Amino acid sequence: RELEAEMVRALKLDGFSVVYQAQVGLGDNKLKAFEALLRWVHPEKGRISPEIFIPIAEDTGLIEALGEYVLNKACNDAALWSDTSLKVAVNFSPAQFKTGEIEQKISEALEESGLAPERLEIEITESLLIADTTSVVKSLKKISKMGVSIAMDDFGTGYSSLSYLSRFPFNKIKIDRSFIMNIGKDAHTDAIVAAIIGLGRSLDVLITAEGVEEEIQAKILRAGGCDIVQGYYFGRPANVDPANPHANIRC
Ligand code: G
Ligand code: G
Ligand code: MN
Ligand code: NA
Repeated sequence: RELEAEMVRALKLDGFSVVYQAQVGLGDNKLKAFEALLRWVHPEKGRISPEIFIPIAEDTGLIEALGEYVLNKACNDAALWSDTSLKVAVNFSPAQFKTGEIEQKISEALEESGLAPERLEIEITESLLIADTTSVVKSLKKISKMGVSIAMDDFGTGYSSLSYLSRFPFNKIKIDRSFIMNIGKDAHTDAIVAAIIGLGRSLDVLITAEGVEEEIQAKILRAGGCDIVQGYYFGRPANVDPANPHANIRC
């Protein structure tokens, strides 16, 4: 693919960047973390969504280099934030677990940046778990032992999520945006979200709601006992001022 060659170029020439979206605690209304999100501005085509280029990177093997770029960038950036209580969450593709060097890449990123492992969280999707369970369990356990936390992203959109929850060392579940969109509007969705929050309580796993765009959604989620919220209402993915990471966040 033509985009593939362009991505190789962009990786060399600083064409990719990383923006950060706030994650806010509902209990104390405080900024807790930022999720790192990749951005690419193509020289002619302009902005290209990660939903386009991540799958290409996965198919071509470029995801390894790209994943390493995001991980290192996020750790280096977070290490400079003046508020050292803030965590940084980094998305990982299932393909990044194939090489078996993932734990090493993470410990190197932490060491080189000086970021405390407790400040790093990795986000993975259920599709990872469908792939190859034993080696993935091993990797996740090692990563967890380092002190890095693990979040299940896009929860509710995949298959057999519940059985995975018992076998993997998750610290957090992120309820997919497709559910949050309809809370307060659809009784079935409300029931599902309440059930996921209840599941989090009983498993001692934190619950994050993604895609919160309106205050009313945050109110419903707070009343329901959700722990953390993320979405345009609180802040769009953007650059973070290391001297004042709290700037422009609604909380
Ligand atoms: O902002 P948004 O358009 O950034 O992201 C679209 C999709 O791309 C989301 O599913 C998000 O998880 C994914 N994504 C964004 N950044 C990264 C990244 O660094 N690595 C991986 N694997 N996925 C990412
Ligand atoms: O799959 P993942 O959760 O990593 O994807 C994050 C994606 O969701 C990014 O594309 C990000 O830009 C997008 N996003 C974040 N908050 C909102 C929101 O409030 N509304 C919508 N529509 N998208 C959001
Ligand atoms: Mn994510
Ligand atoms: Na998600």
